[in-house]
Amino acid sequence: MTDEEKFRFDLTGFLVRPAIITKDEVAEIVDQLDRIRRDPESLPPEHRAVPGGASSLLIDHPKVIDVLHQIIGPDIRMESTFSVWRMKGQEHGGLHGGGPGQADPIFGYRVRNGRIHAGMVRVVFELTDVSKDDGGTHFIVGSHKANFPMHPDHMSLEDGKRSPYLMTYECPAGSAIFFTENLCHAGPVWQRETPRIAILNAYAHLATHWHRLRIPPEVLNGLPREKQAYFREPWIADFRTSPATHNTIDRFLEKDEPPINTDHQP
Ligand SMILES: O=C(O)CCC(=O)C(=O)O
Ligand SMILES: [Fe+2]
Repeated sequence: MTDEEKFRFDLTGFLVRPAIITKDEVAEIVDQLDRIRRDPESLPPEHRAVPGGASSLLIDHPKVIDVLHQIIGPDIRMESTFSVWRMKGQEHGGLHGGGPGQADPIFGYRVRNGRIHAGMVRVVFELTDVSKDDGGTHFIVGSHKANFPMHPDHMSLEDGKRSPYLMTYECPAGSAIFFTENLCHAGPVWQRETPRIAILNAYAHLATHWHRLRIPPEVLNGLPREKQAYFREPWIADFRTSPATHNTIDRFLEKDEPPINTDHQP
């Protein structure tokens, strides 16, 4: 992460890394998402949901992990993922989040001694080109550090009523957009004839866990071990051993234990 990226992420609460995924990789992931929608049987069971199959590339992409280590910390987990195939007229929803949550261990955004300690961070992978007016994710910049609750005058997505601090991005397919969940954001109505195809992953500090995992067990178990490591159990130190054992990726790779249990009914 460059100093300029760090400055921009801290100032606004979001950061775009353009085209970090190659065109071929994008095409493979889009093909997987298309099959999941229209013909899941054409995929092996362990590829029938994200983050399995082609989309598993995104779990530990070096240009993503690099940023996450600098804005969350050295020990991170991936704790949620979903994909969108958003048609014209569809939306995720209006502005939400933001305001004074800095002390919250799950969502809070803090900077101390030159280091960023963000709570949960969302990474949006845009798998098509996105232009400014298409309706990519929108942000009220700076709201991750706001000291007062979000003011209603800044919460509209309607033309003419938008906050001057409402910002979005344009980017080529294969870009990653990082934002702290403490930032007020929206997934507005998609305006383009062709769909918005995107994968949205969430990462957090190794010791926190907001989303109960709902990745199908066969998908999680089908991942290579080094990618399963991002779904290891959320704890730091095991004092049953002396010295305490730390829940590092290396330890997970040496052991035979499964990633976090997904064997539950929804
Ligand atoms: O659909 C979007 O652009 C935003 C989704 C969202 O609100 C989130 O990932 O937290
Ligand atoms: Fe959201």
